[in-house]
Amino acid sequence: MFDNLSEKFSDAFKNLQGKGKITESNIESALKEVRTALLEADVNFKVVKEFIAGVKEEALGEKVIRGVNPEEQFVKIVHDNLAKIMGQENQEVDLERPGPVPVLVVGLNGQGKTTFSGKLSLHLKNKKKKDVLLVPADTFRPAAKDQLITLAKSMEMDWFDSDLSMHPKDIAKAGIEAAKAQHKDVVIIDTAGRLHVDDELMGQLREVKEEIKDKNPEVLMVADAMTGQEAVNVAKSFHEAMGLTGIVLSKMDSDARGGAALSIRHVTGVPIKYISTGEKMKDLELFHPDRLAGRILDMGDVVSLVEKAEDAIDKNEAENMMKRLEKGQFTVEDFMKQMDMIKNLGSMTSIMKMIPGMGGALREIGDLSPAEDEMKRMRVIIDSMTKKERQNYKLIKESRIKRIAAGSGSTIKAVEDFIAKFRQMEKMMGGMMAMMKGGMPGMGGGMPGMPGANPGFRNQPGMGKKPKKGKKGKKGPWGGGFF
Ligand SMILES: Nc1nc2c(ncn2[C@@H]2O[C@H](COP(=O)(O)OP(=O)(O)OP(=O)(O)O)[C@@H](O)[C@H]2O)c(=O)[nH]1
Ligand SMILES: [Mg+2]
Repeated sequence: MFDNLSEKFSDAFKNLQGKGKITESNIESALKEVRTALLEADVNFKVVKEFIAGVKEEALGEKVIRGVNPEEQFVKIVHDNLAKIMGQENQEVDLERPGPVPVLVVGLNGQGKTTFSGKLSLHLKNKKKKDVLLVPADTFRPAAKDQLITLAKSMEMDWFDSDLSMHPKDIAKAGIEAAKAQHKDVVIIDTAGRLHVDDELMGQLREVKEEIKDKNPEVLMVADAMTGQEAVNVAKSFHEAMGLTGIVLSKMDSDARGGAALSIRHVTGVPIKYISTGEKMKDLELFHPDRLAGRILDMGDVVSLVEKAEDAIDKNEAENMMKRLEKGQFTVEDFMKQMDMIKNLGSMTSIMKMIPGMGGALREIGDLSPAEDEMKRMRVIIDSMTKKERQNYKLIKESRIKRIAAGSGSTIKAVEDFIAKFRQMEKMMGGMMAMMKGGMPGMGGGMPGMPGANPGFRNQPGMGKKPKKGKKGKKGPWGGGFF
């Protein structure tokens, strides 16, 4: 997300390294670079102008804080101002009212409306414990109905069997009636898109909104973050034509430069409520301006990381795993489950970026895909093992190695390597457990944060990653054998 912008910002801040305090002259070049970076990211020029003026004023007015160097102070000011132009706090759809609350999803062709409709239903069901009805109301591209229903089925979500020969406004009305009869809390209506903002589409959507006006619908426009200022212009047109209550930025996982995220709120006055970060139904995040500002500035986003971990990691499973570890039991099955937990968190790159300071490190490392590929290769090997083998890898001798290699399409050497690595890992795990139980030498027994000192540690998702950290391996950017 916004890699280029992050890199340019990081270069700009270097101008302040080694400076005693912030002065007009020493922030001048930094500000110039920040300005260029924003314009290159396709941020609206008025937004850039205001942003730069705001940062400058604050930086020069800043009292010298002892112990904080000018670079850090400047980064903080840039962070706060970035968050400010994006809108400060997160606003979700308003569900604190009698249902069914209608949510109308609008936007141009292919921006991700149908995908988002599905994602939102899952989010509301899992996080807000809301009962949702999905209503396909795209009469322009009939296949869109099947698309939404397929998504609904995959999530066990209820859907409305719309009659596409009806006008979308009548579908919306009928959908809401059905939702009411089924005592639903929320009804999400997926509408049609067009290639460009055109009168026909706007007219139709206005009619839909008019029809359900008394239900005070949320009107969310989905905009592809890759399209930069174009997305801003489209949002402006939609807002003028029908009044939006929120914006969803989609495809934030792709190569978006940042222009849309940084300009849209400021230009239209409509808050960004969600960001869509992938093609899977779980790839939806609430939009938090301050957290995004943090990610852009390589300050990480630990809060989101922890939230993700809470979702992705089964606490009971983690607890059981920890108990087995304490008894010195670590199986390929455990390892596989840990890998799956990590995978649920997202791509390695996306996880790393949420850790403060790792954004810069990532740029130096470059591509993390070899490490991810290695994980995939291991996963295929594990998939070809029997349950018994996963629980006791020592069973895996020659003929089994051959079978696993054939089954996973790997070489015999690859399977042998995996077993060797696993053996090494098991050994290390044993050593670590002994150390935890006995306390670190010279530390007076038990380290802060270790299970002995803090039982809560057991629930921590990072456990699965621990053993890999200290490993000395040849491959992978981590210097660890596995990653
Ligand atoms: N990478 C990525 N792809 C996405 C995201 N959201 C949607 N897509 C993909 O974008 C394409 C279009 O998504 P749809 O949800 O069908 O878009 P739409 O706005 O409903 O399109 P129309 O109904 O044709 O107007 C699909 O291939 C989606 O899988 C996202 O956040 N990230
Ligand atoms: Mg659609």
